[in-house]
Amino acid sequence: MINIKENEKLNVLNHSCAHLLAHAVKHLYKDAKFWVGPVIESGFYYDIDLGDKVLTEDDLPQIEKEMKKISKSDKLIKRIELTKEEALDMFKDDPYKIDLIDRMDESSTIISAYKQDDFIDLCRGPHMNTTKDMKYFKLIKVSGAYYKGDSKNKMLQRIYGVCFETEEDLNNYLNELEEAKLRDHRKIGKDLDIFMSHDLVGKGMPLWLPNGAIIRKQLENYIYDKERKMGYLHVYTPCVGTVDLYKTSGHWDHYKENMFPSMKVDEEEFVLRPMNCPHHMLVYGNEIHSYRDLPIRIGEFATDFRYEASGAVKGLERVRCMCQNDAHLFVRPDQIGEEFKKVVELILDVYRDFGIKNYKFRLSMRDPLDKEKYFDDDDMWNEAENKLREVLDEFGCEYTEAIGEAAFYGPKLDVEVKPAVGPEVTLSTCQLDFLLPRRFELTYVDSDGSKKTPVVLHRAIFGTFDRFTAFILEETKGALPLWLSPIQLNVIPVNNEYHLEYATKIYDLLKEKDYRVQLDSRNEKLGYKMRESVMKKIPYSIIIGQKEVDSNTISYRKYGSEETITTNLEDFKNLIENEIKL
Ligand code: TSB
Ligand code: ZN
Repeated sequence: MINIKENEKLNVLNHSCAHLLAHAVKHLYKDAKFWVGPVIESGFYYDIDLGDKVLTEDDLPQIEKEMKKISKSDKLIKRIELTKEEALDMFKDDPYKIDLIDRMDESSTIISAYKQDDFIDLCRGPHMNTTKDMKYFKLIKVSGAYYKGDSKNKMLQRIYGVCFETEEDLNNYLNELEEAKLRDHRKIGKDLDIFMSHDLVGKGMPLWLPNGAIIRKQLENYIYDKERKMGYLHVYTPCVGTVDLYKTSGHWDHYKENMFPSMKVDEEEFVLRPMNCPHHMLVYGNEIHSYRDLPIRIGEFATDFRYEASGAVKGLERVRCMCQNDAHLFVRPDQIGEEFKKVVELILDVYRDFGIKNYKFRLSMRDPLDKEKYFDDDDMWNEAENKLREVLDEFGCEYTEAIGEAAFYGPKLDVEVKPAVGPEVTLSTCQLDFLLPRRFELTYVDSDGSKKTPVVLHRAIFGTFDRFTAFILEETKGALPLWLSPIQLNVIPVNNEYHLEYATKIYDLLKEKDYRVQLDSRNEKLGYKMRESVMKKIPYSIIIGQKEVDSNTISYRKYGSEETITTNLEDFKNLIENEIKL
């Protein structure tokens, strides 16, 4: 999908359209006050204070109609330049604009505003010449947004829209948007009974339903197997820790705003953990290690809690209670390159298995000039950053470098993917860390008998099971591969009276082999049951009619195929067995 913010022409057009929107809203709601209306990747939005009025999607057509009216009236858009004083005077009744003007640099003596007919708004510009230039636009949705993104502030009304140069471009975009909505894992998750949410449990706390739980278990088994083969040692640790644990790790100072508040139990003060590193540090520290024992790889499917802004939580993709596919790899400094390579190899291997092709590697490096954020050991940083580059180059991976984006404790590799709706997110991550092992005073005994500090690689291949499931549902549009499908086979008798007995026998034989099979014995027409089987994206529908009963066979139709194939049960079992093997 086109990135409107990065397209110069569309950027100006959408910016001007945000003003057109505000202009129309001002006509319809006389007391409306306007905060900011930026251009975003998918168009523009405007945050508006409408007093107590809460907009719904039903209000949008009327606003659009007013926008069309203003557009048709062909009003010139004029730039006005003001001194700060003049601007303060002009907008003296508008606390939002005063706030904006106050924040403007004292030295910038000229403030610009744009005027179209009876509407004027502060703006750096540039803008289109006339309101008529904005002809092909659409208001997409409305939501609440806290003033300055702070939940203690007033909730404003945010209206999203998009504008194009031609009708064709707009229609293409709207079609793409419709398709993206169908691919949205929140819709698929509901249609296929994968997860639910409930206010009584809380925001960002999805409940995995039986179908979702099967997917998650399959993912766990898959990655557990791979990790075990690579020598990982898996542990279980509590999803809480004391505040002191997180003071020792440094999270209390550096990560507190992402954590749930603490709670007191007897004399201890606990937090729900946002990360598992401190627990794993303690597991490592439980034994004395020789240089020969390293790398030691401690893995866990670990539940974490993070405070994510309520506007940011999204289905399974961004949650407040998540389960990481986490591991902390304790290595000697000379093993960093080799171990990092193994992690990248595992990422590539997993992505190959899942057919994930659209992803971007991003190396986050320190800003060498920022001595405050990054601990001061240039040699260590340089060596580590070069190692990461070398490994990615060796694999021929394309990557971008983000300077100043490294964590305070070390450089990292993130793998970014694009969800159906919304901005890119990180799936896999691998982070080098020189600091945490020091803070926990971890050591290993080196070849000369001296005590040394190990380096840690934090890594999560799936990221979280939550986010990975969201992503894979969107990638496959819900049509998961056979090994991952909650329901693999659907046995459908054509007529219960004559075929249910044989269909039940087939069902029992498949069930015995541990396939996830269902028998649809409802008294409904075959066409209806088949349609539902397809809607539920079940990989194989098995049809049992008179022909099958008479010849002791089965007929099956594979998801996505129109062809019905008749075969005997043994051949069918061989076929799916081969498909299940990755
Ligand atoms: C890898 N301590 C490291 C760990 O050892 C860590 O926690 N890294 S993280 O903060 O980057 O999180 C790991 C992964 O969790 C991310 O790459 C991302 O895929 C996933 N993740 C992060 N926040 C959320 C969230 N709110 N909802 C779902 N998944 C998330
Ligand atoms: Zn970690």
